[in-house]
Amino acid sequence: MDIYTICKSLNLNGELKSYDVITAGNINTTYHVTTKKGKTNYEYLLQKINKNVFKDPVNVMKNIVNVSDYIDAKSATTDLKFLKFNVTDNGEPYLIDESGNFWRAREYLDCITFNSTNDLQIIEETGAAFGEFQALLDGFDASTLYESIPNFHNTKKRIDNLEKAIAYSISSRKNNCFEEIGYILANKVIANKLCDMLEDGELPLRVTHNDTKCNNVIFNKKTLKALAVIDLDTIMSGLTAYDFGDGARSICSTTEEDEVDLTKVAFDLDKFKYYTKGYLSHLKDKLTENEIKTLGLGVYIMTLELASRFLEDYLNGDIYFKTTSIDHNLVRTRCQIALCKDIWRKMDEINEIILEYSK
Ligand code: GN1
Ligand code: MG
Repeated sequence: MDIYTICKSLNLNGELKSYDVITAGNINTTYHVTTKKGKTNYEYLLQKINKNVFKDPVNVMKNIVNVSDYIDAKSATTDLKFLKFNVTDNGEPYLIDESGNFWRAREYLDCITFNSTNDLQIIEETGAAFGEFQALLDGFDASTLYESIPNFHNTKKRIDNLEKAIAYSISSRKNNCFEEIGYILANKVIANKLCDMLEDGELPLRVTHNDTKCNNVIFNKKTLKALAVIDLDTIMSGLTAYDFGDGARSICSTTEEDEVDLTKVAFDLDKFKYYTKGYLSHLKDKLTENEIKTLGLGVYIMTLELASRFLEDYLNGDIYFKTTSIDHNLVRTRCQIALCKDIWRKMDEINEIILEYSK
């Protein structure tokens, strides 16, 4: 099906005028679409869902609709917007084309996103947006959510998968990454800690976003205030430490995720202060003592988990993440490992900052 027909079927206003690919995002294929009706232009974000990653897009969309409806009822209490997807004539928030691809569209907001930033106010806003997002979902029954990617942040399973990739990979790529394999496997016991505590009933499951990378908060271009938390595909039950940790991993790094010069990669404690201040301003009264205690560990574990996922994908021949060069996943792995090492060195300061803002 061509983009013109897809836009029509998703009931976009008017006629398709132009579209461009948006390259941000490692999973789905995203377009910025402009349509025209009379003299007015309308802008949309059109996405093809990656079916290799999301095996059951119907249920992914059900999760998003249920969560958005829940938050909608609280819209008077928040400045964050929740963006609804267009519906087809059948009332569904997606279209399945003749090849079985899933498409969805929503209004495109004139906004700005950051893959990294040094602006401490933006960093605090990002933390606050993710914290508020979780706080708004307090009370939502996590068990009603479909598991859009099973074991998504089960770090134990993630590292098992890496070990399988190491064992079965026939690729010569293995020869390029002995050091990286060594680092990840040497830290397996720490990596398992959150899973162990969850299994032992020491941490509560909540509704979490699970992909709190900094460019999943969109900002008003003029006021630089957070407009919305986007990319709700992985909304599932999870641990607060996942969302807190993944957000810190991404926004408190001194570089983007694929920095080649590892001497530039560090975990910035000033950034972390602002991020933590924002995040905990919405959640400090809601979290248990164990949750607070494990937030710092979450930063390390989420970074190590992502290093492991990038390395597994490198060994498997780049079948999961979008890549732009032959060693992109290896570069990403090295960058996340460099970040892990710095996070570990700074763990005492990280925990002190968390303690300060949890009071
Ligand atoms: C993917 O789609 P995007 O870029 O927001 C991935 C995240 C990773 C991230 C790393 C469904 O997120 O888990 O942390 O790349 N999403 C999925 O850049 O696997
Ligand atoms: Mg995503």
